[in-house]
Amino acid sequence: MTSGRIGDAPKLSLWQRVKRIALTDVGALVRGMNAADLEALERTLIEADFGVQATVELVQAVEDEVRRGRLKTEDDLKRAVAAKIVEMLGAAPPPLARTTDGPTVMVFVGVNGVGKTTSVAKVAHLLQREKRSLLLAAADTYRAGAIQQLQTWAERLKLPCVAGAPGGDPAAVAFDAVEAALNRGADTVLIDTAGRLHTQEGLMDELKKVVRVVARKRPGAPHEVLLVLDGTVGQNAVQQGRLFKQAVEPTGIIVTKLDGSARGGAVVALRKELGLPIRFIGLGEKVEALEPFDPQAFAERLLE
Ligand SMILES: Nc1nc2c(ncn2[C@@H]2O[C@H](COP(=O)(O)OP(=O)(O)O)[C@@H](O)[C@H]2O)c(=O)[nH]1
Ligand SMILES: [Mg+2]
Repeated sequence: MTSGRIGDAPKLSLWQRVKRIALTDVGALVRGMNAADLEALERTLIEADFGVQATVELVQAVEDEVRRGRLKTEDDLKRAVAAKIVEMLGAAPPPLARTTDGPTVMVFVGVNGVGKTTSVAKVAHLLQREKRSLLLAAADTYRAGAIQQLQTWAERLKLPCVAGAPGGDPAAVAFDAVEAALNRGADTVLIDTAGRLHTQEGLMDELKKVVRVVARKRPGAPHEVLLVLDGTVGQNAVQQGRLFKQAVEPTGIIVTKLDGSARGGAVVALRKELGLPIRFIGLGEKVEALEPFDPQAFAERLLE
């Protein structure tokens, strides 16, 4: 009972797949899962984007529970898997920074298409409900379309947006935005950035400069560097995360596109392999489709 079922696996939910391995026949759990079962579990988790580290830990945890005779029912198994996932996800993340001595500056980073600009709008929407006075900054100057996209969100949310000319210096836009926030008394600045990875150094140097220049204008800033990663691209997201981590010291992760058929295992892999708190998950294209990350609720949903 190993590889035969892998081909049709994606049509089933993660839990259906795990269950199928563990409960091939009545009482299988009582007798214990055999080596082939555990191997199949391992493969299922890898396919669901959990990554090697998290998969090995999860399988180990299930194996231990089986050996101790603690897994007697389907519910026992589900609870054990969920508990281990929650443990790996760590404590609920701290709330977003909020400074009292001047504007809080947050920079959004990530490669093209992951959902940065959308996430800026989503976080702005969320912070508006906390009655923060916000200012957006369109520091993705690479394409005119990118500036326009953020300006459109700003109009919809009725927020000011600082933008430079297409092709201009992103760091200059970020600097102007922080200055504008200081002048107007806006308490939070959300800075969108470019993500084209024409050369890694090019983008990373540009982002480092944004961070440096912001810190020059407002010592201590940026207070958040939110790394936006696409939850549907598995191990690629982990690799992207490593690159950004080397360059800009992210304070947290936003995992996007976890609506639809996305395989949420990537969230566990990202938490485990990048060691950064998951701050939010993106669950759609609408501005409301952002949830503060709750490890317990997430693990339960993952195993629905
Ligand atoms: N389904 C889904 N689509 C998203 C989500 N976040 C962003 N998108 C879409 O992904 C595409 C790229 O988003 P964008 O914000 O422009 O990415 P950027 O290049 O990183 O700024 C757009 O079509 C967004 O509507 C999400 O959480 N779920
Ligand atoms: Mg963008």
